[in-house]
Amino acid sequence: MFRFLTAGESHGRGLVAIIEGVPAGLALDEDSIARDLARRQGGYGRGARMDIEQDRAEIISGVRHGLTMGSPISLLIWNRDWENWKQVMSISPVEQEVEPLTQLRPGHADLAGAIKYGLDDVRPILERASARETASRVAVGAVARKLLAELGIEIHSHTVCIGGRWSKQADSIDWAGVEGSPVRCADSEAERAMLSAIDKAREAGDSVGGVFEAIASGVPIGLGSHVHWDRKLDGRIAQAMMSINAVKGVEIGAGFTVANLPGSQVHDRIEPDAERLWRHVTNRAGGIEGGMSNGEPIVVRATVKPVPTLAKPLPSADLRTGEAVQAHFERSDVCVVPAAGVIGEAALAIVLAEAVLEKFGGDHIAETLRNYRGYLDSIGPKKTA
Ligand code: EPS
Repeated sequence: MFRFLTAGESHGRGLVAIIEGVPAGLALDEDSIARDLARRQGGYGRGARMDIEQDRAEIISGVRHGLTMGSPISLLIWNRDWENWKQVMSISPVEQEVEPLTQLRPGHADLAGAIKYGLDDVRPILERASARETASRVAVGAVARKLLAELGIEIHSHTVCIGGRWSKQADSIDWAGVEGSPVRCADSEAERAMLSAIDKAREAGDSVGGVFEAIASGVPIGLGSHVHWDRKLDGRIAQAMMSINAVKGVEIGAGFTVANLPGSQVHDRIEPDAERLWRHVTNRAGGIEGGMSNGEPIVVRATVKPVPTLAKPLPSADLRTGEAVQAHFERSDVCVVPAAGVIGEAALAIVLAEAVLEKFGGDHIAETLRNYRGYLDSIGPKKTA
């Protein structure tokens, strides 16, 4: 079973992840994890924190001579910014009192977190609620992606909307172009509009959200299950996506647009296929039917709300006194949609890695692949002649 935990505060010493269940014999190195961490840090509209950090996960355990050992893999990402927060985030008590943070930010975890945990300072809440945590999830996702690559599963993402500027729907996406785009958008005209939406928001002291799309190709038929609500692959993907900071909506395939169409225009015709055994003529289901992968690419979209920490703060209230105040602002990102796409890839990779190991098992990657190939050999249409 592939499972993981993360720990760490945004301005604490660093971020930690422990992953269990990765089979032995998988090639893993820090550089391949660093690539995804760098992609997460990028994107037009990111804030000044990204100039300080240069995220790199150190592999602390679970790997020997470049190969996983089947034991827990632990990863450690140091926060460079810690140097500037040693007093505020000191592990041991400090002599000089640190000013409490009490000006609540609408849209953030501040109020609910402080009330729930019985605190009169929102600092301990915002430190863990910050999207900084997603650096650890992206590192875990990079490990999951390595496992999936062994089965020929690839995951990409692109930005489809920022601040109400949508990219054109395309039949195929130039992934190298997406990686070269400052907003990770495949449509250059939409990219220009997105860049100017971010500039306008920055000038106004505001922020903008949008939508990213993550796509997994090469997924075999039969991951997940129809038998229980918590084994359904689409449900698990939606949960993983929704758990990404700022995500407010998730759709799979045609998603919300199916509300406009009759069944005859929604469901995907099935045909046997010489090479892939089975295929669907269209993919409005987004690669999942009945809670199971159906062999088509898995296509997930998620809506990201505008970052709630605003340079021109909203009117708010003070946690201790209830008095009207301006929400807290130190620094923030104007737009995190391009980064959210990279995090969405990690979320999808993690769920698919879990589902792959459930279906094919294996304590060594060779065993996983043997089981996988044996399954593929058995699933073509049965000839009756
Ligand atoms: C983030 C680090 C944070 C923010 C951002 C995500 O850095 P800092 O708070 O030091 O500026 O840039 O956090 C948020 C968007 C948020 O709402 O908390 C990161 O590493 O992604």
